[in-house]
Amino acid sequence: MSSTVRVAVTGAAGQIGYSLLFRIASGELFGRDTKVELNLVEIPVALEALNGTAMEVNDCAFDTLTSINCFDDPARGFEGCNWVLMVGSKPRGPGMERNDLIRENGPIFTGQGQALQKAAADVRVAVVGNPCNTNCLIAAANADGIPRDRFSAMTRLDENRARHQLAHKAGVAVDQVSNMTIWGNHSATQFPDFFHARIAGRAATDVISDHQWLQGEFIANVQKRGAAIIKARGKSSAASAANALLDHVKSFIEPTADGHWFSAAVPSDGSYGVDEGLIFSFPLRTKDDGNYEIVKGLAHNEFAQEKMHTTLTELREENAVVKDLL
Ligand code: NAX
Repeated sequence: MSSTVRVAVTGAAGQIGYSLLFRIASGELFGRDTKVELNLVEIPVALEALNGTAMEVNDCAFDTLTSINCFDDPARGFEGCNWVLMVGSKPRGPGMERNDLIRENGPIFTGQGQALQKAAADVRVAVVGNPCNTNCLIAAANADGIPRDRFSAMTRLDENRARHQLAHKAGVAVDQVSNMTIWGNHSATQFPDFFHARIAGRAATDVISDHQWLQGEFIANVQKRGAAIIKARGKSSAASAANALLDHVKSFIEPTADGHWFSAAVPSDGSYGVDEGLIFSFPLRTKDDGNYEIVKGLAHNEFAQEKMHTTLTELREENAVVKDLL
């Protein structure tokens, strides 16, 4: 028997939306037996472009897609949704500081958090729009009655980037790289943790003998990959971000294989010294009952502790900038 999942995507007329919508509608995300209803949410000036994208999705004649509707009101767009993918946000303008961006985008996420009132009882929210950790914190704080653990922010693109870097360096296929944790903020302070990563079942630090590369170039490559792509392509990552979002959602739906984990930013339960409630990227496992847990007990040496402290400090500072919105 087929079931139906209703998915809202904000910022759906943007770059990531254009790579994302077709893959959700095709059944790739929720499976061939699940019908998909797509609710696309944009700001009024982008509605015409959004309609164009919706026309193209319809023209694919996906047999898993039962409806596609466009909205400029998130409260209507989120009604009855099982998944809300918050991709839309304002880009950083010339000369804008990170804190200005945080303040600019904050109100979008207070409104969208409140707009979740009429979502499905089992709604889950994934935030991509930057600064995604703090935007996620704001949305969750404004969504009365929705459990905090239904909210996550995406660091999966960073995890995938890191896995590729390690595979390339070790000369193995990327599927041999696992347990790659991104700790902290989706920003240049994130800590891609090669200490606990595994390559073909062995510690990455045993397989890659060049520890100087791991501690320096590897971390910098992952942290600055977004900027490198903008420099090369003239536009920010879009298809890889959409792909990572599919991976992110799938990881929350499907039980995690034994011994493995994935990275996403979720409300801290106080683990690893991270303030409770802060949206921090951790290693996670999805259990058979569909709930996730933070992987506990990973040891951090002095190098890792310093990295953890840097990203935690940045998130605390971001939190302070939006205190009035929480
Ligand atoms: P685009 O500028 O192409 O599209 C953003 C869309 O959001 C636009 O169509 C705009 O009209 C819409 N929008 C703005 N305010 C909105 C609102 N209040 N409600 C609904 N829609 C609204 O950006 P794109 O390349 O698609 O990137 C989207 C977001 O993802 C950006 O914030 C970007 O920084 C962020 N990213 C996050 C990543 C992550 O790993 N977490 C990686 C990729 C990406 O950089």
